Amino acid sequence: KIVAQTLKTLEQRKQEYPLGTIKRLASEQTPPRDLLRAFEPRTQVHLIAEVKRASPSKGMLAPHIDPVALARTYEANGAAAISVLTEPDFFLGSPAYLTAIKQAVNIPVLRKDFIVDEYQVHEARAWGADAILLICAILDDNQLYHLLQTAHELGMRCLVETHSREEAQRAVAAGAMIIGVNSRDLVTFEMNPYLIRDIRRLIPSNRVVIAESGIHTTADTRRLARYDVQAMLVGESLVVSDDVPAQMHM
Ligand code: IGP
Repeated sequence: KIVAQTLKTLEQRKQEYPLGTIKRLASEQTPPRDLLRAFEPRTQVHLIAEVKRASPSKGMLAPHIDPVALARTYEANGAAAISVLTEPDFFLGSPAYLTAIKQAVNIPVLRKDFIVDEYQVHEARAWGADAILLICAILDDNQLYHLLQTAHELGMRCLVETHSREEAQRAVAAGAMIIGVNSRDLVTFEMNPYLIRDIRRLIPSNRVVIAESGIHTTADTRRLARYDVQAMLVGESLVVSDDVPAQMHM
């Protein structure tokens, strides 16, 4: 459903902005910041903080946030990178947030979206993204490989997201250096806190592993840290937090 909608809005953008135009804009960007280097030193567990106003599983989270102020707060408090939802219809994201946040912070910025087409990879770079999300569950091996190559040609890193052992094996085989383990099922939204335990040992130690979704408490982070993850990706619990002085109630 989200992918079908994504393909529809993608067609409209392709009409409006031909690939040539997007490629030219991408080539005019400053060189990408290296997401892989953001996870050094490897002995520490790093934070990817996500700017997400809403989600299909939780509905409205923080519809009135100021995305730039939020991202600045995350950076000031030690985030290693910022993930920005650009999907408009289900997550209330926007390319404009990504572009504005990229200019406001000095850490790598990741485009969080449902990327299935090379056009979207060029588009991400044109908007200023340093890295993109690739979701194994919506890509076949051939797509995954080619989208990774396209991103690498543009100097961007990829966070390759997995939800099962099979997907983790596919990510490793495709050469993914940054592998996400999303504990939330994409279809049922159910959480599986043991997924990371099952998947972790399938990923060679030369790759970086990111625990994603449903991380709320220090008990969660302590438990996950036992599985040798290099970073955690946190959205909801940060955007709804009272500690984050970036809520702009209008
Ligand atoms: C963040 P949470 O539970 O902290 O808000 O989760 C992130 O993992 C989640 O937003 C996410 C996501 C995605 C969103 C993971 N994979 C793919 C959109 C598309």
